[in-house]
Amino acid sequence: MMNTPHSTLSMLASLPAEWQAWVKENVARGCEPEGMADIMVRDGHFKADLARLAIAEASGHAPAAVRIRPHPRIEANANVIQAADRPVNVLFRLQSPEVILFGNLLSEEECDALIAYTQQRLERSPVVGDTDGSTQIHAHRTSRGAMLQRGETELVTRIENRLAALIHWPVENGEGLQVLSYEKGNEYRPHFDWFDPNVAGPRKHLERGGQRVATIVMYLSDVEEGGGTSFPKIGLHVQPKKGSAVYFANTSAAGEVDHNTLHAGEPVERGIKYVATKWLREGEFK
Ligand SMILES: O=C(O)CCC(=O)C(=O)O
Repeated sequence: MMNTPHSTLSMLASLPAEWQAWVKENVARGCEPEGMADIMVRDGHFKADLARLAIAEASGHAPAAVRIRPHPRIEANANVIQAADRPVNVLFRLQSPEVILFGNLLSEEECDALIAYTQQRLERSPVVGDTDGSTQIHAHRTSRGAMLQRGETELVTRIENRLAALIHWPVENGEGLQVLSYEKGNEYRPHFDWFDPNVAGPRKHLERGGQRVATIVMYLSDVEEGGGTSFPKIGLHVQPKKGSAVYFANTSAAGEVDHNTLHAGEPVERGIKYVATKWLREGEFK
């Protein structure tokens, strides 16, 4: 699947066929749109804004000003998703913001191999500067990391293909994997992964592939104490488990950034935490 950053998409057509039929039938029967949207969110696991837009479109009231953008899509109502070469467990799913915990995404051997492959390349992890967009060392982020190229090794290719199948998003729209190592006391303080279009430095990064629509943090190790990924605005804490991963959508299908995705890598208290982060862009990341 290829996406252009600003393409307009029929939200109705992007629904599975049975839901398209359900929406059309209920619109034709004159059902109340908010009630329909509630059912779509509850039973179909659709995001509320997608549900409302699809209903509006079926009713002939799609707001012309709203450009619906392609967005990653994870199979609803499944405990296990066959993602290319591997069955992946869905451990929990939050609707808004969309946060999904996957189990068994990577094998122990894959985790160990990624750590071993990057061991000699780890450097202090940077953040994006507000004024000019350059990468800078900052006290808010004290991990060390290695940036990999897309498709750098057979293992990286295999994982990228798996992620693409899991979230229905093209490999080309992903930044390279970033393997991070957090030792005792290392952390990544609360931050957003999306680029703020109102701030000059981050805005520059939008030129290369558009917004970061979603993030996947894959845990390559367990951590003895501390080191969880927390989402302070929604009261969510995920403790690393080797091979599992947390997915979250940074934007809505209408392209709005989601402030509830504020998240942090909490300080490691005992052990070493390894993760591989995948940032997904709106368009092709060259
Ligand atoms: O280390 C974590 O738990 C979170 C990593 C993170 O926030 C990121 O890579 O953007």
